[in-house]
Amino acid sequence: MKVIIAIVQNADRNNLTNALRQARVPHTRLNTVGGFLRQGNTTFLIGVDDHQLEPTLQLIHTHCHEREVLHRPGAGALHPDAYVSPVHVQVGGATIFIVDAESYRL
Ligand code: 2BA
Repeated sequence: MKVIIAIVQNADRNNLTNALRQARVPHTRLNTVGGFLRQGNTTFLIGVDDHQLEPTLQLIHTHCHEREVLHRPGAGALHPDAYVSPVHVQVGGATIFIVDAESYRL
């Protein structure tokens, strides 16, 4: 059994949830924050049997899209020197880690 840890943009989370539900893939959704942009994103924990791994990864790829966001480094900082020009940053589709599950108990 594998655990897929998928960090996705909030804009994609409902579509991915619907697709996983439709495919009857059990999952847990966590509200998380990216360390670089410090914006909210969503982390899915998805436990799957080995044969479900590739179809589940395919669902993630289908429903999680690449986007460009404007990042304002230093926004919210107290010192004016901390402000630098905004930069465009590519985010997504999804950041995926796949780990072996040693055991699974309910
Ligand atoms: P953030 O950390 O907010 O990063 C958002 C996007 O900013 C990243 O998109 C990447 O394009 C860019 N970025 C991140 N660190 C950067 C840096 N030091 N310099 C320049 N650009 C940088 P993604 O790669 O698609 O990552 C989306 C989110 O996935 C990340 O949000 C973070 O929450 C998570 N993530 C990515 N790599 C990770 C890792 N190795 N470990 C844990 N979480 C990770």
